[in-house]
Amino acid sequence: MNRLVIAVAIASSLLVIPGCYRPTSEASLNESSEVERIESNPVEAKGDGHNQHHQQHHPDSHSEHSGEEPEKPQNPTQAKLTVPSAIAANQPVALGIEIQDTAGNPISEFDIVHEKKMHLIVVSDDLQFFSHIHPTQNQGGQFQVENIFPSGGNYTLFADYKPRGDAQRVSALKTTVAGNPSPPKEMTLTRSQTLGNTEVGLMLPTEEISPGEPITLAFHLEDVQTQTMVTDLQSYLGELGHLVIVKQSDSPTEADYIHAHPMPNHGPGHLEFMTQFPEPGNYKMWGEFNRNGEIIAAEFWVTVK
Ligand SMILES: [Cu+2]
Repeated sequence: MNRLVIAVAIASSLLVIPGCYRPTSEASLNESSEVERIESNPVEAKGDGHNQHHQQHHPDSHSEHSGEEPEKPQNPTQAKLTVPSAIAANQPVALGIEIQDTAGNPISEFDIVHEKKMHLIVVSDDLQFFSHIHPTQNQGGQFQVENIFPSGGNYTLFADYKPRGDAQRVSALKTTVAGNPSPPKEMTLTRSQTLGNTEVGLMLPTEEISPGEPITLAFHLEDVQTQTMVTDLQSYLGELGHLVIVKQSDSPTEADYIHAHPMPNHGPGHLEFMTQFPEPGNYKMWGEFNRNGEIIAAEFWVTVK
């Protein structure tokens, strides 16, 4: 198959500690095809100087790490996305992602984080489409996965990974799907969504959210039939919930991506995530939960001024 390398990104910083979010750099990425481009994307020196300590003990269990700075990657990496030369909507597309050092040598050893060696969050750049998938490594160490893009347009892929013995990081990759994008949808600030037999409510301490301020986002899950709080939430990828947040922009970068996990000690159907929004803007969030084996993703918008 005719395959093209379409995007290369230098991994940016670790953005998974909600209480410790630091916008990093102007990570702009290659959107053109057929040309590899490598952009230097230095990470601010925010390491805590004892990275070894974190290896078994990932910092996104932030209850134990609240207030600590994210680990600083010791060795920068870049991610290279390989896709077919033409991508059509609504059919499986083989994605290849190779992680390399800055000299272009492949990296094949990774630590497992939340049960996987790589988490890949795919969003359309208008943030209507979201998918969370898990590429697996082939013999050569390249990550591979299939994805179905629902419509034409530009997409951003956030690859979240942790080279062995080094810090977790995120690389944003870009691809374009042939055809027309979905018609634009108006941003709604509704705070409740029904998914199958589950009603998910988002509770904010205030709708007046300020940038840079820690905020608790509470999710309340109720069974539609019984109108009572769900009691059958199960662990999904090592946590009772995952919250992915992407800031709206023409072309999101690593700095626009946040991944948070719930704080401990809450009731079965009530989960609280602590995070902060780095800048003013519109953010879309997807709260992912496992209800007795069924994964649901509830989506909400918030506006930060
Ligand atoms: Cu994942």
